[in-house]
Amino acid sequence: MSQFPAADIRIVATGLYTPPHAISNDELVAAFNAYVVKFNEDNAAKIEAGEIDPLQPSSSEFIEKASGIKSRYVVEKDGILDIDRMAPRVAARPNEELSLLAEIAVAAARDAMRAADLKPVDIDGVICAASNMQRAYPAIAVEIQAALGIEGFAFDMNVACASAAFGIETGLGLIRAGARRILMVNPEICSAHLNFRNRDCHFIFGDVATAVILERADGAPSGEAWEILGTRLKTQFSNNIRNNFGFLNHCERETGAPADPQTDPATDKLFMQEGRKVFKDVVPMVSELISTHLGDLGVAPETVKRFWLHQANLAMNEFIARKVLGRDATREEAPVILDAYANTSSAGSIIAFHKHKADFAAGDIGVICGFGAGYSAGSVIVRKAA
Ligand code: CO8
Repeated sequence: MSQFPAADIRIVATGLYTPPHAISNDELVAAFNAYVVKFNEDNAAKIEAGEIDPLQPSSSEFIEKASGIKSRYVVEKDGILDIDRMAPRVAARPNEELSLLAEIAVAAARDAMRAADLKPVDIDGVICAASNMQRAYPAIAVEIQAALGIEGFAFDMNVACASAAFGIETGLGLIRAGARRILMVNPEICSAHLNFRNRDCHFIFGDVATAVILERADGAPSGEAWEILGTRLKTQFSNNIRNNFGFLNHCERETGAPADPQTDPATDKLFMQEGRKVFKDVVPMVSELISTHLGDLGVAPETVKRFWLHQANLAMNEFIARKVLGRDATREEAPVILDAYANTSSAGSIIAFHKHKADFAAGDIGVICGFGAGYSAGSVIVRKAA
């Protein structure tokens, strides 16, 4: 007999789209260090005069030791490694063409729909939950909905790296309000909002898209069935992870021509963070969220088979798992995908879930947990159904 009340909603499928290009730490560091040499040569007089500090080289050893990242997938590689550009080359598309963010989300969505053998007509709503939307409107989710031929409704939402957990919670609410199934997608083109000239963070992110299909749990499941035993969300304001890109940017200059937000060199329009402070603040916040959530559901941490955690930093995940379990977690208990994918923001915990769930038996319990800028964190506790 189950100790939990019957879950009313379940996850029936996940999907993944991995971009075709990978950049290893060595490739990234070689490009960064070539940029550093050129910058220091070009600015030799200013450096000599003490007006600016010379740039310092990056290293693969540091990156792997500090973060656990070995490689990352990106939507475009050559532009990132071109030291005169250091940003992916993404051509503007006409309005009539599918946007890139929608395109990768559609690929992940199709993967999930295939897994559960679901047709567009089976889905009532689409949520696009991600850190960076390609534009303000029309919503990327509505474009995805149209590309897939889904009727009903769609909308975008952004809670940074916790977007997927918040998206699942939102999907539950919509199903409880009457929808049969919700498709929740997390397309993340993090490489476009990353400053590849900043040694402190040039290695952190990668691109990917994930999808989750949620379904009312009152009939035979469409695909595999993961009952949702509980969800919990938490936010707490912090400037330690921030990106000031926005529609007011071009109005902000007091004199001179308005800045073009796409080409303005101001780096606060890209991702920036105080990595150490984030680490220190977020570890206790997330471990407490998971521990109290499990406690309130009556689930002993040692009975949890797996923690599919947000993938930002290996040491961070080890700390969180240790705090929750009271001992070190094994790689089976807290799987790592950031070695190959880097930080993919909202998609990270869903990639871990997608790739590391095949060995679950009926009754096994796991925790999906996303966390990041805001700060924001969300946990979703699931149990494999028969
Ligand atoms: N190569 C060599 N040395 C380096 C490098 C480098 N690339 N970078 C820094 N160093 C040096 C520093 O200069 C420093 O030297 P010194 O000791 O002489 O001052 C030394 O290495 C140590 O530097 P740090 O203290 O910065 O290094 P840490 O050990 O703290 O590691 C990390 C840095 C990896 C950033 C780590 O702090 C971390 O991962 N923190 C957690 C961050 C985190 O979880 N952030 C979440 C952000 S994601 C999110 O919320 C989503 C946002 C939306 C996504 C947008 C897409 C772009």
